[in-house]
Amino acid sequence: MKSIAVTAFSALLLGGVAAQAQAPSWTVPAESERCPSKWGAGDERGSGNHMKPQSVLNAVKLIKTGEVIELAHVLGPQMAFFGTRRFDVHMKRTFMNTGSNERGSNEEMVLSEIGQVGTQFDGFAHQSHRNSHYNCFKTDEISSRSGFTKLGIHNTGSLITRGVLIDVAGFKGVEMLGDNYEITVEDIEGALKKQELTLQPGDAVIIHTGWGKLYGKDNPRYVKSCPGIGVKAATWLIGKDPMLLGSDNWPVEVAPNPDPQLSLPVHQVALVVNGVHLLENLKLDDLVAKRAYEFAFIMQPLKLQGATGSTVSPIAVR
Ligand code: UVW
Repeated sequence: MKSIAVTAFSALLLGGVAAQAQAPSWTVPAESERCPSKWGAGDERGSGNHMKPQSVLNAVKLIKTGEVIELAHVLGPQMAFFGTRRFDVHMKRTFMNTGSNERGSNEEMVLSEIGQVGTQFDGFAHQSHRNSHYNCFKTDEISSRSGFTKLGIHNTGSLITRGVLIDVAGFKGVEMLGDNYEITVEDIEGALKKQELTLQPGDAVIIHTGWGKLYGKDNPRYVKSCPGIGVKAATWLIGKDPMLLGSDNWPVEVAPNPDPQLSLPVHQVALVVNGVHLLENLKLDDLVAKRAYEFAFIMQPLKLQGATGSTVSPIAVR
């Protein structure tokens, strides 16, 4: 009898331990905890609200030589794609217009997703928790066949602000972080300390992992996994109130997440819970080589009505 009771008790105990071990390391906060957003009920701009005349003036102060450093990969056959995304260009070669001046015309047909390919900027329609987006807009209330009626990327407008490069790979003394290395808060603090910089509200925060070296060179490995920030570092960075978080990898965050129960949780931490934009697949080699840690960041997403994001060509000017 005693041994049956002991066995039952042990089973209960083990069950409890197993349940505990299975608890996910992060859960999406309830709507009552995250809505309305700090930018107000009905707000669609989230961290884009930082874009004000003052952020432009702060950025302009950082321009000393007029040097422009491009941060985008070229849209072309070498691109790395996540999932079934595509970008196909079909050139419509020369036809001669009528007229004695024999004016030749060329153009192209591009068959592609245009919101979520190449160097790309994520808007708040891109991700949800179940049916609920940033500021608790509901997917089934704001989606239509011609685009999202709320949270569309066309509302973002120009983003001009102070850009800060956090060279985590450099801080760790490597060219490229490991295949699924999760960047820690200590890494970010250490890199910022080494660079003698602190973050300010409204910054475009750009994280260098080195993973971008694989872009266009080993695309299967590039999209299979990547080093990046996890929930802790993302939460820390978002606490600094940035305009956006960007990186030289495909999702900004570490992938797959070290917690196998979570699918790209930083996408939800940033886009859904806090309304902070993400900027993916950045080309950071020039910026890093020049040690350009602080600069004017300038970017204009496409005016794609109701889109979830935009392929972009941001620049750093200093
Ligand atoms: C996903 O939707 C997973 O992708 P992206 O990293 O392009 O935002």
